Amino acid sequence: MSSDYYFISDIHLGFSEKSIETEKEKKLEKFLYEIRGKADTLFILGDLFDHWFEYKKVIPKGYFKTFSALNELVESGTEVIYFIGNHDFLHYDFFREEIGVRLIHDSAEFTLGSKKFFMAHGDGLMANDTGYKILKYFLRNNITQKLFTLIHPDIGLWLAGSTSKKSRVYTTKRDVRHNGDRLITVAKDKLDSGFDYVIFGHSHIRNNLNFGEKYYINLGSWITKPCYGIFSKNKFEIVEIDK
Ligand SMILES: [Mn+2]
Repeated sequence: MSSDYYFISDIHLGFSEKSIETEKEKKLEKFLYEIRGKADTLFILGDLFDHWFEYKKVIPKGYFKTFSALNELVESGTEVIYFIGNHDFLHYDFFREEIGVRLIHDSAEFTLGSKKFFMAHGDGLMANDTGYKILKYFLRNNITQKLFTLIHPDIGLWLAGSTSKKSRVYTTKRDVRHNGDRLITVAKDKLDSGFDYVIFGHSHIRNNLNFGEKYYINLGSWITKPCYGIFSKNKFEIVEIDK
């Protein structure tokens, strides 16, 4: 297996109408097959789904090809590490048990090649985000999640879908108000504390910024421009998927 590392983020499967989603899922499936035998690890930086609402015995319908391609990637020897985003946080054990994906709920640190990486989806990391932090605590709370599971799946998934849309309207408005990617400040702090690379998703603003020999990377979102990141021979590159 090669020692290349791949990154994708904020695919938001299920976001648009059926025809657009089918195209997007095809692109994802093609990408997942193409990196077989090449990727040591695939990092998914959150919001793979526009909403994910998993019950103990039930998962959302409609992403079979993605599950299958991810599973084949895992079987081929690639480790898949999935940071849970703010749109797809209601996971139980399907990804771990059935697909063999490692789920991470917050941030994580890795040494890839000779570089130190700090990675997270990015939600709840910004200053002045107290309202969201309280909401995140509430939504990720065990009791809240247990109560959710009492709702019939068809209703639960509908609720998750409409909450997801409201959350995006809120995030977009807030980012416009703050004029850009507020995660840059968070990334700079992390780089100052000794990391070589900081990788976030969440903002949907694509960035590849260098501060000397240190980098902040954000892969934007597949809603506007599908891309992936590759870290190979101690160099990071963002590659457009359409081209
Ligand atoms: Mn997102």
